[in-house]
Amino acid sequence: MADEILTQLTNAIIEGDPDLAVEMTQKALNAGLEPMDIIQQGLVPGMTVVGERYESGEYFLPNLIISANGMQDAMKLLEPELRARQQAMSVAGKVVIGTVQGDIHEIGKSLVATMLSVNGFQVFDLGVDVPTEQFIAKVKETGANLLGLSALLTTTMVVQREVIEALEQSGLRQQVKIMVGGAPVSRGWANEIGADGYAEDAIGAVLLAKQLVAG
Ligand code: B1M
Repeated sequence: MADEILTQLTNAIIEGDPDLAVEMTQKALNAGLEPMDIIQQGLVPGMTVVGERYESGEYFLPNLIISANGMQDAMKLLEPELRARQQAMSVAGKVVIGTVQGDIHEIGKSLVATMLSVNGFQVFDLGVDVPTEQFIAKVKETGANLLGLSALLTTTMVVQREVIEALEQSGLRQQVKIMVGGAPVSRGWANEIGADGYAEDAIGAVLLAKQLVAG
């Protein structure tokens, strides 16, 4: 039963049917599935197939957009559920997060931001296509001890390096630990650009953030 709902949800994302994606997400919640399982086993596999079909030329940009809309609509149902499961806890740290300039991919960054938030971090989400200066200004303004930089394009991952260099120049580098992520990003890249850590997914990002804050 649960597997069937998740399969239908995955297919709704692949076929670009946002209404069905929302319906199946609600059905999965009603069936007692955990929100994170719905994301990891229903929505993300769908987006992965959409990306593969785009890459192979079977899908075009409108397919990406409509599938992404389906995932975002479904996330609107899941985010309050994730929050509802949050244990009362003290603030684990202050995080400024965003997708770097030139890059408008939002879904993964928002998922990481939500998971950090429900795990006790105070999150300042700057959104997408964030100018480097805005990251620096927000770190300064909030006194954040963590900075999260998301990049989904090979052409924008280089901007992560620029933000780190700008932090160094502004004298704020010692104040924040920097974590990077996004599909083209790797641990090797994180080391190369002088980030403090890399996480492959949202759960990994929470574990990494906790480690970085703990020193
Ligand atoms: Co675009 N896109 N896209 N796209 N898109 C990719 C990334 C691509 C891999 C597709 C492909 O070719 N297979 C490809 C990049 C190729 C490359 O550079 N190597 C690509 C391209 C080429 C483009 C355009 C250039 C297309 C065009 O215009 N011709 C264009 C660029 C626009 C721009 O940014 N300037 C573009 C546009 C778009 C849409 C707007 C249509 C849409 C985004 C809508 C939105 O976000 N509101 C879109 C989508 C949906 C995708 C794919 C299909 C799915 C991305 C996604 O949301 N995944 C994607 C293919 C793919 O990744 N399989 C693709 C689901 C999400 C949960 O996963 O984002 O990976 P993800 O996030 C994960 C991890 O990466 C990690 O945790 C998240 C949660 O598990 N993570 C972090 C992410 N950030 C992190 C930060 C951290 C830690 C972990 O710490 C701070």
